[in-house]
Amino acid sequence: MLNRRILSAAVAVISLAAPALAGVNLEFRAASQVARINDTVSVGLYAVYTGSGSSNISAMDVLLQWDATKIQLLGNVNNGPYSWLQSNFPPDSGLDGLNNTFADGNAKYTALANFSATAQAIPAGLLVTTLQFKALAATPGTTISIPLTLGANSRTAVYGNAFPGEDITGTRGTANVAVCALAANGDMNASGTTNGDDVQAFVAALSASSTLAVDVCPGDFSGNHVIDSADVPGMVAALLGL
Ligand SMILES: [Ca+2]
Ligand SMILES: [Ca+2]
Repeated sequence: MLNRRILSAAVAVISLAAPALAGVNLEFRAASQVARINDTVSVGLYAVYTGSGSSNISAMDVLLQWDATKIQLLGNVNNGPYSWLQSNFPPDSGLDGLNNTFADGNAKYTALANFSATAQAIPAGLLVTTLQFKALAATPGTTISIPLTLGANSRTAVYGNAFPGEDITGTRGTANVAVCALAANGDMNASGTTNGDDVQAFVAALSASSTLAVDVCPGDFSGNHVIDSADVPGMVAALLGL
């Protein structure tokens, strides 16, 4: 206990001496996405070091919150460069029960580093894991957030390894997912019909490689979430009423 007090005092002194300590931000990429109902939406969770060089990560708990009427968490895919000892949604029924079901719009993700080689957050961002959601209902945009706390026991935290419980949590990002109401129909100007008036907006979206929902929803015939040349045949067919 005494040791903990000394440690706390030391940490307090260090904090006073260096108020702008670098930390590890949690970011979602892509931060803005467009999907159609029943699509799987992949959202990368990144650990971004705000200092120079890298920062050791021994573990992290990341709380997630979303609108369960619009999207549904399916789980995570571990496709990052670091091989975690654990990277999943462990049962927490004895605590706040956030992982009892994903249908209520919250969950707690946990990663534990290997003891032999800790994970390294870098300024460019370490892909921690990829979260997968299913698009359920049309919306111009719904937010996935990382609350600091949920329930009585659950807290978002990134831990270093300088000493047990070293908290290096920085900022917590958000992601926005738009879910299209309709299949692509070429009605770029939302007039209710597809005709010559939609050509100009389509060409503008094409040359901008638009990923905006207002363009992708009516104009992404190829289904890759961007207006590109692969959408031209679909647009032409829609204009011809085929
Ligand atoms: Ca139109
Ligand atoms: Ca496309």
